[in-house]
Amino acid sequence: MKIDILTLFPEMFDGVFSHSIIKRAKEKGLAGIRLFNIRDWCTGKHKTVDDYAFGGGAGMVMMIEPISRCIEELSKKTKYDQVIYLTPDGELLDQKMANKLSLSENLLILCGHYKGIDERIREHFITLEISIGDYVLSGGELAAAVLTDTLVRLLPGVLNDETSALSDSFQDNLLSPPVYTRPYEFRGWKVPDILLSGNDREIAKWKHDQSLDRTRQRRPGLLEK
Ligand code: 6GU
Repeated sequence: MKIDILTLFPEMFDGVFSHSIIKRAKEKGLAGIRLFNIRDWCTGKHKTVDDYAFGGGAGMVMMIEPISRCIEELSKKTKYDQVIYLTPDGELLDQKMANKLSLSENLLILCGHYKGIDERIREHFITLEISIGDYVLSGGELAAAVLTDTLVRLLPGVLNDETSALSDSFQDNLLSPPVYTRPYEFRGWKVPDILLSGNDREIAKWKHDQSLDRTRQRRPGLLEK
């Protein structure tokens, strides 16, 4: 999968994409992530990216020209499955959407800033608008990092059997069961004995029951899905 990210702050992704799973996916050639600075498509001495909103109102709005030039130039070389805009008023990201999107060959992700982007960009260039939750971030970059991580870990070959995405919370609309490691006892707090019983069937049943209990208690809405 190739993911192209358009942003005014490419440096924000440096740390996130150079560690752990995303790093491994890039090294194995399973994911290709490219960052493009929208400012490189700006013209004029000041390389202006934003301007006052028509009709007034607080905050600057990202202008259509640099973004349209950038999207059109990249689209000539790459056929994107989706051109995604990250915005709090987009469709809520969940595991089901992530699973579907993870089948894409090429994605373009636009990160907006300030008070938003000129609506005509959304109307004419964007094919999918995504929010990562009901709260407001200062820009789309953190959301783009979240989306990228969620997608990359689903690509075949990125995770090994032990970390398999199939056992993630949400894959079956259930939260994951609790996990334990050594020591067996810490300050008198013991690991549930069933996990040391060696009885695989009983252990699997215990895990499933724990998942169900946890989901009922914490996220009952998931069970109705
Ligand atoms: Cl995608 N962007 C911003 N700026 N805030 C958000 C969001 C996205 N999703 C939730 N809050």
